[in-house]
Amino acid sequence: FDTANMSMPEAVFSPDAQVEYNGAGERRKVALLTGVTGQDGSYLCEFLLEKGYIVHGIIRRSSTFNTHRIEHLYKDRHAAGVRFFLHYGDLTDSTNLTQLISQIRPDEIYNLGAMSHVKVSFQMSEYTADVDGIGALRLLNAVRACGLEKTTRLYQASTSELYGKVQEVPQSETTPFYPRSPYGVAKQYAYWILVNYREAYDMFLVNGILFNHESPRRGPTFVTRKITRAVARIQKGLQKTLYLGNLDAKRDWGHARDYVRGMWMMLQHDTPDDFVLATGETHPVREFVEKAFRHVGMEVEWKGEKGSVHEVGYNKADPEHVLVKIDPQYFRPTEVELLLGDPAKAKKHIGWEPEVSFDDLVKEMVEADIALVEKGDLTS
Ligand code: NDP
Ligand code: GDR
Repeated sequence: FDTANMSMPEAVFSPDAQVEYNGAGERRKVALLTGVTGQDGSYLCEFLLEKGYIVHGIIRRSSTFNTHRIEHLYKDRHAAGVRFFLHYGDLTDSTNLTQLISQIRPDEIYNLGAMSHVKVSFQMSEYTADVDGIGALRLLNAVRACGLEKTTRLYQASTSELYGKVQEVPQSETTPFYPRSPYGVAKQYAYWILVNYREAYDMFLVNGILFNHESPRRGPTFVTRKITRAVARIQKGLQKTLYLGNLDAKRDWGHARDYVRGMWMMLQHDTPDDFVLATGETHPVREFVEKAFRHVGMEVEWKGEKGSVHEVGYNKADPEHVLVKIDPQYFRPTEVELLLGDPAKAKKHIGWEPEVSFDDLVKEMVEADIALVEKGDLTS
């Protein structure tokens, strides 16, 4: 995997006819993804390549490889028939974004790039505002500067974090926003600037208000993956205890593969609109913990005052073994207690429905992490 070959080769921008047209002689659509190295970026990339798209992804320069989620998709750019291209860039760099868009002239842009960790956004509030809020504005201005506002469609990764403090349950496209973190507030700016540009300049811009979605590719510091990694490691004796924060927050958790399909469906709709994607079920973090341990034959028994820092989760078969402890460092200054989405509008207008159940999601993630442990990939 040769990242030295990724820096904007001219050939990338004028793919040969063999690539530009499919076997039936039709021009392939061209997509540009920010956040291509993330969980959603990797699934969306797979999905679009399967649909026959030419896909361009923006990656950040890093001192170590940050492309492990898309390695299986990336062939050497010199090979014939390549339809996936990577470019260095960043949502904080307007010149870079404008250059890339003017050269690639994408039919569709998916803005998935973000500082996406809610807790970290309290520590990096200004950077989060810059990337997650102003980053979306930079992309929109770049599309306009390139004269593509009537042809390029753009998807914005909006979030259920916009709902924040509970105003209404379940939450839908008409529920008022009340974000509870610098991340949520930055994403609210992005949401509204998209709506404003859609109305002001008649652009095809879509906000997907996505509830939590997970997968074996989820970043290891988000709660679901943190749990499934720990379960796999504890089962193999590589770790003793899992430290968590708020066990009673409730989330509407789906599978990322279902949600990237929904992103694409929104951009194929006749008119630009905003849609909630959710499962319509909510579960507390505690239930995710119990299900994940049960999957490897361990029953968690809770002791101590529920919801306090003194609560612990024991292994029922071995009460000496504390499986879960609370570490207050994982609490947030302001928490989002309950998310439960109503995906009725997406079902009605774009025909989207989630396919993976909560139980299957937990099972797939635990099994994937056990497989990694067995390969020796989760040993530290
Ligand atoms: P990840 O954290 O897995 O991926 C984030 C991506 O953004 C990575 O590719 C990262 O690059 C990139 N990125 C970070 N900072 C910048 C920057 N300054 N410029 C360009 N790219 C940057 O997130 P997910 O895949 O889970 O989420 C995708 C999007 O959807 C995000 O915008 C997130 O906020 C939003 N979202 C996610 C939900 C979820 O449940 N997963 C729900 C609702 C919304 P690198 O790999 O180099 O760090
Ligand atoms: P969230 O996801 O904040 O909903 O944002 P996360 O998995 O980080 O937290 C979910 C809930 O679990 C509680 N929690 C912990 N969280 C983490 N990360 N680590 C812990 O140890 C822990 N213990 C308990 C949290 O307090 C929270 O209530 C995700 C991100 O993908 C966002 O980018 C996206 O917009 C939203 O989902 C929808």
